[in-house]
Amino acid sequence: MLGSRVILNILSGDPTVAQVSRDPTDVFNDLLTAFLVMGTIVGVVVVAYILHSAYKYKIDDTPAEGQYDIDTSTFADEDETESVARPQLGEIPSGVGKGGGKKLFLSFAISALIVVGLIIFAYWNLLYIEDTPEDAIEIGVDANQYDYEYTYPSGETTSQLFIPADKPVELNVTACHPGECGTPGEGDGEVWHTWHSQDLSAGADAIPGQYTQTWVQESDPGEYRVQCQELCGAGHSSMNFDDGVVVMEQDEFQDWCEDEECMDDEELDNWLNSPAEGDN
Ligand SMILES: [Cu+2]
Repeated sequence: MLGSRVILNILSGDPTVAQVSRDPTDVFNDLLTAFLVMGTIVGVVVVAYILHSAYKYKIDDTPAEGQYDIDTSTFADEDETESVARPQLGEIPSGVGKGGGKKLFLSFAISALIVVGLIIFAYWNLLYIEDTPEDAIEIGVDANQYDYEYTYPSGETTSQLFIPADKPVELNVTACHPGECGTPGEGDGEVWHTWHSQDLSAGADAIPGQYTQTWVQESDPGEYRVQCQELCGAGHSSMNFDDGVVVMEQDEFQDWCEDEECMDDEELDNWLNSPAEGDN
């Protein structure tokens, strides 16, 4: 739930415990949970209050002729034969009479608090997503018709994205590098694609001649799906890879990267052993 790992990090205060920044999927799950919980509470309260009012103000015997006409200008609580102050048809809450409009004020105040609270919470989370963590390394993503090519810091390229668990990676996404774009429709035609992984809650447009950045981080090792979400040609539907991203345990990634020479050994060591952003 609410960034349990963040809370754990705060509580631990122990420098030997690995400090980890939040995965984007956790951030979006927290947002969804907050909106779902608040929406459910508001819905239940509103429906319960409607049912309560319908019961409380029900008419239980035949009204006298003209008793509930819209023209009735007096409040029902001034009518000594009635046991409750029943709202009249067409009556607008005035704040006059019983309660002095306290309920009206309360309902507006609580609604405003909930809405403003959700806006602040959503902004706080989305600002976190907007900023790539400082300890991320950059990997290039070239979207082609109809596959992806990943370029590691050493220049080594792969067709799947291999990353270590719990480490942020910035993706620098493009369809073709500036000055290298050909004519759309010819050969490996330079058209728009996207790099998108719903599993990792991340995605970016792949625009010919431009770079777009996003970042990924995932704590659970495994395979994650990558899809192109821009209709990019006849083979678009094949740009859909169940194992597009492979998240490995950090030591497993270290071995892989050393074998593939994906980046400088010292740089790799520093990266995997660096504390997460915001920690000392
Ligand atoms: Cu595509």
